[in-house]
Amino acid sequence: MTTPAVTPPAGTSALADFVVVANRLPVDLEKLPDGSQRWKRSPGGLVTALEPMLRSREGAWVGWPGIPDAHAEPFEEDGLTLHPVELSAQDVEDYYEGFSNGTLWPLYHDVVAPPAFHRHWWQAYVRVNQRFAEATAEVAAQGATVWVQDYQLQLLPTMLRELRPDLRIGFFLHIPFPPTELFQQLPWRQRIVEGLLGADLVGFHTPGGVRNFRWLATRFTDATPGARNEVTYQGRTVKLGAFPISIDSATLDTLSRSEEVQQRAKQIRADLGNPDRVILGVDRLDYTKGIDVRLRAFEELLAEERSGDAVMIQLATPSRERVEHYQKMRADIEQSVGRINGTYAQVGRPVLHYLHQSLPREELAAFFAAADVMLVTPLRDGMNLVAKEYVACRADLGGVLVLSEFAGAAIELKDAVLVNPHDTDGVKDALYRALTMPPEESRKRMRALRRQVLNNDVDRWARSFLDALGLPPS
Ligand code: GDG
Repeated sequence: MTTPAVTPPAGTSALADFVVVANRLPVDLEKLPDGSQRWKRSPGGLVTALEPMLRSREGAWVGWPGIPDAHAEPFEEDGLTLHPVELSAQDVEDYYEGFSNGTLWPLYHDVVAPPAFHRHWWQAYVRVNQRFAEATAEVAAQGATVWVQDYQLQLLPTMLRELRPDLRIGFFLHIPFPPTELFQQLPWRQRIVEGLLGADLVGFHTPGGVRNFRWLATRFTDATPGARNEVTYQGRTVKLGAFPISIDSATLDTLSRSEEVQQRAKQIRADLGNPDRVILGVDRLDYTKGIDVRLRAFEELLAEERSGDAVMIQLATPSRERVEHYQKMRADIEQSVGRINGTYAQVGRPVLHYLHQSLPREELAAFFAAADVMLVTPLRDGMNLVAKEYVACRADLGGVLVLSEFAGAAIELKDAVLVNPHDTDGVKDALYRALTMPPEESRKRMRALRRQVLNNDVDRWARSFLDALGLPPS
């Protein structure tokens, strides 16, 4: 096969040797009231992990700038080239809200909500993946390494390989890869598996994801099992691996120790009326996160008068507000919050504080530092970074983490109080145990958790994936 000659796209000076492709760019495009546009940074864990690597290699990032029907030219910023991919309002509805978040998201999270299968959503998914593949093929230098991120772009590895067989392609899935019986419901199951097999390395959070994918690859395509964690497909070796993602632990540890964050944590407790115990939940408002599970457990403890002098805060960051399941879930949760406070609060003293807001990072760190019990109870979660962030913010060895067995993080964070989120009595008992745990035990657990989280940060995650892909350090 010959490789087409590639030249740098307009607005950029060179092709990139290292390219990250994700649904979203690390910057958001904003439309101002006067009709003009400007870029705003949207910091996240992935950006923090990859940015230094991308800048030192003069890399590129291909992604959607976050608003429909907006045209933006590629631009360079401090050694990193950003390549916007345009999506129309219809693309957003069918590819993003539809197939990605209405089909794949619930299917991959153990069908905790029913996935919808619509052919026009699938067609949009194919069309948009092809557009991303073409954009990536235009910016990657000869023999470049391309790292594709997440469930929105599972067809991209094969589409890109067809356009550019010279590239080294890695793919990482940030959400769980489902049990084989559930995956088989997908009418386009074979196309998805073939899409992923275009990569040289396919990464998951957990060994379970690797096993499920390996089985499906040999069942639905011509792939044959190779050595452990490998399959052979169309004459190539495709490596599979588990790479549990993490956080920028050291930076968060330093931030949480700062005078400002510690003072703010004290202030939060004072604003709550200095209760004996503060319970915290922090999530994107998503039906996979089990917010209802923990509200039920807290409500029952209140009813049984076993909660002591405890106050709970649930921070739920707005998310996917146009998708139907999310609207329904938000209404249900807000009704529960009203019921719980209606029954158990006193004037000026709510038992449950609910914030449907996005808070600055420093404020979030202060909430973590203020909380005696952190409740992380997803019904299914690829990893769950919030659990790791809480641990990183507890240099004082205070606090107890209650963690769902169904979060990828439970494999590493064994010293948390692990719970089955489907078992209301179990969650309630775990919450009670956390509220009443002797300090010697909680400190011992937190010390072990911190060792795990501080030793295994997001840099290490990125490095181990890229080592397995064969990208030498810069
Ligand atoms: C997907 C997978 C996997 C939340 N509220 C605020 C805020 N956050 C930050 C948290 C955390 C992040 O958002 C959420 O990350 P999670 O890992 O908990 O969950 P998903 O968004 O579902 O992420 C997940 C992850 O990808 C990475 O692979 O772990 O399993 O589902 O960092 O702190 N940040 C700020 N204000 C908020 O109000 N600043």
